[in-house]
Amino acid sequence: MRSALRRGVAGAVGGALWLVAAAAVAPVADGHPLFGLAQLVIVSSPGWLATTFIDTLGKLAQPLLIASLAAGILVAGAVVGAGWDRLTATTDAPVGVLGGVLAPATAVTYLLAGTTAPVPLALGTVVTTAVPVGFVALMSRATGGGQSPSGTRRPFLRSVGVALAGAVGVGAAAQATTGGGTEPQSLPPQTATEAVEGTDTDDPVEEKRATGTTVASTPTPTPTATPEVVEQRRKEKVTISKLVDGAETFGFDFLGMPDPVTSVRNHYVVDTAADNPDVDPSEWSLSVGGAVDSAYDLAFDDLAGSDDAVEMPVTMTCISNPVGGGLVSTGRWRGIPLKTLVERAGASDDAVDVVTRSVDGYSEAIPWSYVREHPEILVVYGLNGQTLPRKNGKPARLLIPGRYGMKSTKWLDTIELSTSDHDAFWEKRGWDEEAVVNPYSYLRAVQRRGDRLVVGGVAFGGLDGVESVELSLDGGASWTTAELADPIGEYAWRHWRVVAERPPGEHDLVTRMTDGTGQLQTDETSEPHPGGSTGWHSLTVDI
Ligand SMILES: Nc1nc2c(c(=O)[nH]1)N[C@H]1C(S)=C(S)[C@@H](COP(=O)(O)O)O[C@H]1N2
Ligand SMILES: [Mo]
Repeated sequence: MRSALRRGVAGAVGGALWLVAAAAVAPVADGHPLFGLAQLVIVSSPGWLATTFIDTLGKLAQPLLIASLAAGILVAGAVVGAGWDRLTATTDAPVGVLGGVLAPATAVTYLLAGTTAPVPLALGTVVTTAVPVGFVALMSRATGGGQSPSGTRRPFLRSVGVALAGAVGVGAAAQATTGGGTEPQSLPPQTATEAVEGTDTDDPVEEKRATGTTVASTPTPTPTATPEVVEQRRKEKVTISKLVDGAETFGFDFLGMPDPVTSVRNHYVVDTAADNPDVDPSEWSLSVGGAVDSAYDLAFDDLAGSDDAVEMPVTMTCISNPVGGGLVSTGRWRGIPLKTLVERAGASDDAVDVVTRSVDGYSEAIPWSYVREHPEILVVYGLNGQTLPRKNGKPARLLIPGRYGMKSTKWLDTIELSTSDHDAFWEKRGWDEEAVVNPYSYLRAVQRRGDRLVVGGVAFGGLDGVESVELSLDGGASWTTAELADPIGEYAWRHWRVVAERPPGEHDLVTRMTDGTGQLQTDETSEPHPGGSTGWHSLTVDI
């Protein structure tokens, strides 16, 4: 019994060595098999489960999934360890059997993680299998098949040490032979369209290695808490602050208001890719085909070097964003109209949908009749003056202004005209097919200066734009029309603010907007699934 326990522990250590070996060899194997397992879980889970997980856990969703899978590996190792006696009773070569089972299983997890090239696949599989199997071999030799449990401590430690040294050695060699990931490069300024002030083209982009499913962006509070800020806190996504009285006039950029153009670092991220594809632009090409007269492939340099490029600020919102949520950002995107790329191939008369596919298997579709009328739909390769960062779809992605983000396929490699309606990834999981953004106004910041309160936020009306925004400070009993900041682009949000005299205390804030067609935003509340959240954003603040 005790020896079964010991063996269980040793088995769990073997499982841990599998994880460590895989991590050590990750640079050459081009991925970690845990991400392959995570990918399998994400894609095979029903849509409601995946999105509920994302909605409730946000940033934590993916680390939690990875951690549970890692724990599962340790448990699997423990089970094998505990049953080792039985295995040795049935075969003369238990270590060989273990290796024979573990190697193909490991190879499958690498394949799921997207490691398909023969050399990385072979290296990853061999190292990740050899380290735990080697450990087991050393252990069983040292303990003579398990006869003397009392004398196992030293051989145990020695075995772990040898196995770890192997893993670390391979890892160091791997690190030495592979450089870091490619950094985004800055793009030459666009002269055709006006540049937007106040963006951060030099913002370092953090390549995401072990993060994933959802990273909700936290709007960065406007820089520096100057000495005159006497109080500052957050409630949900709203920054509440207090300044000494007498300070000058309020802008649209007071503490807590989001930047007009979101920094690359803060742009929200939502995808199903457990480990984001890392596509080398020089090895990538965009295939345009299907129901067209002449299909063609476009190299990255031809896409990025095209004279048809346009650049504009566009606000993107995730369909799973709750009212007032953080899954909304505005980027200064650069790309070529999708319509132009399709027309170069010549769409057949019977073309129905423009299907866009990602290197990771994700797909979306939009009717060709719509694309033809909407030159603002872009295949983008630039964000805020840089080439696209990996997390947002490097080297190219789709961007459909006025539709929820799910329509905008990242890591795009195929544009295909289909002659029938295409079932897209999220559509198959019950989300709305058209995914037109529901107009919204969100509270983002409240500030007190003496008797005065300023309340500000962002409003977005999709292709219809924003006509006006209203704020109530008394739970909807009375309304004040907000001042709107100058528009930064036809397809971008508007910043707004209201300055009012109010005594300190509780204020029931509510905001609502009217879009460019004169339609007041609905006050009916609905959940994100299936067509995006609706309802007026409200929050009670004590200031
Ligand atoms: N290939 C691929 N593209 C994708 C997704 C994905 O999971 N895979 N997620 C979509 C969703 S739901 C959203 S909201 C946007 C988010 O884009 P961002 O991460 O650049 O903000 O990408 C869309 N494009
Ligand atoms: Mo989304």
